[in-house]
Amino acid sequence: MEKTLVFLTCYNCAPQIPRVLAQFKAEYADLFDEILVIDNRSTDGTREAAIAAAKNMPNYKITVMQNDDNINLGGSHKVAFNYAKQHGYDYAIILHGDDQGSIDDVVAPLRSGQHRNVDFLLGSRFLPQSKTPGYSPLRIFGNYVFNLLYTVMTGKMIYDLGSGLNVFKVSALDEAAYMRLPDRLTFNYYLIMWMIIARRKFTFFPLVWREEDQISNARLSKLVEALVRIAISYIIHGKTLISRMPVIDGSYTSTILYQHEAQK
Ligand SMILES: Nc1nc2c(ncn2[C@@H]2O[C@H](COP(=O)(O)OP(=O)(O)OP(=O)(O)O)[C@@H](O)[C@H]2O)c(=O)[nH]1
Ligand SMILES: [Mg+2]
Repeated sequence: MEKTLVFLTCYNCAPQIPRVLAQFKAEYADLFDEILVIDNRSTDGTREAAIAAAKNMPNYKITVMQNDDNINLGGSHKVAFNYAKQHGYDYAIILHGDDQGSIDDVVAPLRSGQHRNVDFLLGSRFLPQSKTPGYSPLRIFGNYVFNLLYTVMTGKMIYDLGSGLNVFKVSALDEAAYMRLPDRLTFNYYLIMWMIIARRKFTFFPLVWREEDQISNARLSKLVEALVRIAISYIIHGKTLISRMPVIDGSYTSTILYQHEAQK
């Protein structure tokens, strides 16, 4: 019996988090043993909105927690990975809490057992079957350029350097490695580089990824700068790219605000 955690990362997602939780239909309840909402100290009522929505989800075990400090998207991954290890989960699935993606997209790969054949099953916004309604053409073009650059550089096919829906096999996650990665949005870029260096097996599945009422915090220029910097660092340092980074001395503690068990 495999155990699967889904974690939703949120920062000022009050309008969207009830919609994300509503994606978890009763018929998916056998796939997900717990939904963990990780609020990163939102200032817009995200926690209250999440708790109110959670109360109407009897089919699922659901936990709403708040990070004790703002530790951004990467830090929220660290909290979730640690939680998954401590609670004996086999798989941890991230879905961004701002309703850009849908849990529906991972249901078919999970039902077919695709996740068991790899260490990481990564969502991609840029496969032929993917869709990106509302995404700017510049952002799409930039992503294709960097996917190609990183594919050539690493010799591994890369279809997305960091999407918001991914399945992680918990036993394949190395705490000594992920605790070195930055807390910023660039966490995902380093994570994929680590997967390649540590010879983890990964494959991609297509996503529908929309941009509607979300507030994007990802500044394109900053992300481009980071991708160039990581590429140069990889060319210089190769396989020691991650191991030479110091473990980040952050506080990755959280407080549980609400929890209920699934009514079976
Ligand atoms: N910016 C930001 N996002 C956070 C933080 N903590 C958690 N997140 C979550 O990180 C996810 C990604 O944020 P986005 O601003 O959408 O960035 P992105 O998905 O990388 O980029 P685009 O959607 O392509 O603009 C969302 O689920 C946020 O709610 C935080 O402190 N800052
Ligand atoms: Mg986003």
